[in-house]
Amino acid sequence: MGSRSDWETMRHAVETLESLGIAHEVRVVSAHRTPDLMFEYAEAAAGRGIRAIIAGAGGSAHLPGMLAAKTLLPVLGVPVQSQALNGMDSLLSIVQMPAGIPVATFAIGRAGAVNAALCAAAMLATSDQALAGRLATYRREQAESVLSRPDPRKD
Ligand code: RP5
Repeated sequence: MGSRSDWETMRHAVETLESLGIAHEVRVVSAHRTPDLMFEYAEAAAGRGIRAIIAGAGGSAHLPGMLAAKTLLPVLGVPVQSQALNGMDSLLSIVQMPAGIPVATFAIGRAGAVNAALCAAAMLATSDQALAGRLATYRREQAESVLSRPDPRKD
């Protein structure tokens, strides 16, 4: 994530990865404040065994795109909800990549963080049957939690 202030959003990605038993690391790497670290991180990631990068940033959110420019790993971008523009700035900064350097872009805020983790899980699950099973269980439990409580007045 681009800042410690992004943690309240990005912790939802981490919680989702944890719930699926996916090994991960958490780092603050700022495209603007620590650009050299960002380049080092992106260049070293694949060699360290990382399979995907979930990058959350807000405002003028260059982190996902610049990471994607420096690695062949899939980069999943999470627009963090900014105060000034409610995250529209983050979303447009991340989603409008020029052809040739892709960033998979998710919803603003918590939904995006959760879904970036689930999408990373789905990618990894194509070559990991045990993870595919855990992902199927996640979906089944989610459906059951909706089906078992159809009337919000009875919660
Ligand atoms: C971005 O600037 C970060 O991703 C964060 O969302 C935003 C504001 O950062 P702080 O000023 O709160 O550190 O680079």
